[in-house]
Amino acid sequence: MLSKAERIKRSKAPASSGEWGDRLPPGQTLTEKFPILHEGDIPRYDMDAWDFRVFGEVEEARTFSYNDLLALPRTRVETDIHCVTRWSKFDTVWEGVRFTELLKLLKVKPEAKYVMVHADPDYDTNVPLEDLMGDDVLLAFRYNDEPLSDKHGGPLRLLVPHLYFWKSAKWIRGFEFMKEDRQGYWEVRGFHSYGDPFTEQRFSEDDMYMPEDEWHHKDYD
Ligand SMILES: Nc1nc2c(c(=O)[nH]1)N[C@H]1C(S)=C(S)[C@@H](COP(=O)(O)O)O[C@H]1N2
Ligand SMILES: [Mo]
Repeated sequence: MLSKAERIKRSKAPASSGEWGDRLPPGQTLTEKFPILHEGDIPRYDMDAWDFRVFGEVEEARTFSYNDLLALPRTRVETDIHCVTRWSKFDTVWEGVRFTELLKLLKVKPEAKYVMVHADPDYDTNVPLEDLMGDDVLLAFRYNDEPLSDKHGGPLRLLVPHLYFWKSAKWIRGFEFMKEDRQGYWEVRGFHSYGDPFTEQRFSEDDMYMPEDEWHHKDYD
């Protein structure tokens, strides 16, 4: 069986639609639906036992309860999202706590340059610390003015809208601050370490393609 990266590398890219100007990244198709993509089963939680861990290059490792996070100042973000399987969705609305808001409670060591985002079930993804500093990077718990559904990552997911959506991990459980970059779940499986949709950083090797219909057979709502 071909890996996901190998399978999509072997197919052709769709003709790029210019009608959205610079807003739709190259090789993406717009969808009104909200596809549901993940590996493994949707986790079930006892929220009293749920925790969020911060560790690695910090002066002091910390554990937060869900209520600790809910008590932080909240932000609403309206943004476009772009999945490496070629769908983009415009004007999605999220509510949550900015990464920078959580950062105020932490003493991150100056050597920390990358973050490994740890998520259930056995998912992780690497993001440069710098890329988490934007005003639109959230630990999100609401989507379109409702509690974030479990299939889309509730009770808590990361939102990093300027990178391909696999970086926006669902069911997040912790941040590990790191000196050096390290690859996460999809990154070790052939996907790009950084993942900029506008320069099509889909794979770790350049000259590969992603079919336009990779996501059509998936679930969505
Ligand atoms: N925990 C976890 N988060 C994940 C994934 C996953 O498999 N597990 N898949 C990623 C991928 S590839 C995408 S495209 C988005 C999909 O989010 P959605 O199902 O809300 O559209 O979740 C990302 N976050
Ligand atoms: Mo994805």
